[in-house]
Amino acid sequence: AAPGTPSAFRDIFIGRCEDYKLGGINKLADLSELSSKNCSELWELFSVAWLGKEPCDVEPNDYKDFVESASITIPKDMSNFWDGWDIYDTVRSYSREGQRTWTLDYTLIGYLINGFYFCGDGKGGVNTESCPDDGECGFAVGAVDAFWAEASKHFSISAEGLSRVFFNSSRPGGPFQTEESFFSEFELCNLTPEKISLMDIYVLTDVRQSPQHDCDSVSINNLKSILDSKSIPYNCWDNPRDVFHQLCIDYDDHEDCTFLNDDGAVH
Ligand code: CV1
Repeated sequence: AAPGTPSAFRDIFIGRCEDYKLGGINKLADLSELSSKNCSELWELFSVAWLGKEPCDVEPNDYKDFVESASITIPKDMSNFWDGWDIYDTVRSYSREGQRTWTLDYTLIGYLINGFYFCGDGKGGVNTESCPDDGECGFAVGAVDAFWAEASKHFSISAEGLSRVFFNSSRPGGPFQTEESFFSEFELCNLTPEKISLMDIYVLTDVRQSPQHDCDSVSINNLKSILDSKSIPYNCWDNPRDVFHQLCIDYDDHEDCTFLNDDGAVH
């Protein structure tokens, strides 16, 4: 089991929402579009999907109205997908809080809910004691997972132009996985070929690790063939410089990361 619903969830949600509307959270969000969002109305639409119900008695479709109402325009070329928790920190840093790319968590929909477990008590109220953990109700079922499923689907439908997807090259079982994967089941299959000009696939290996898979591995080739079947063009990059340099910040002494000597000269 996972933690229960925060007792101040409504206050946090509305506080995050009002904060987001001011524009400081995601500096590229469209303020005039945000000004039409009513935060307490959004809470009603969100909470009606799960509050009071049995924790596992929630499906993605229950969040449809909330997701539609909280939807904001994602700038062209900014969508950033990822697959597997072990790459999540890297994507978050790369996105620079929405200034370089947008992950779902920097859209209004994701931002309001990110980081929380929540569920109903089956008796009209909220369970503050404990809620089902990831996957505990089955794939994409239950208050939390059903939310991310619907939100992921919407995020993908909204993507336009260049998109990126990040993988960890040493993820056990391969970087790209189709089984019970939110990326595969709700994002990849919902990309609109007419809107996506290019998918940049990033296969990332942390400094000091050796890559277990690369752009030519079976797992990534499987992703490529799915993109081919959707007629979405792609490039695949093994540890591209932009992300690798970011990873180097924590290993500045490592030989792979010494781009400059101490006197400032290029190495
Ligand atoms: N996404 Br807290 C999917 N699930 C999320 C997200 C999120 N942004 N945030 C959370 N979860 P896994 P994936 C929860 O590593 O690789 C979107 C879910 O409730 O398996 O399958 C992102 O846009 C679920 O229990 O994710 C990203 O592009 C678990 O974390 C993609 O889906 C899923 O973690 C990641 O899909």
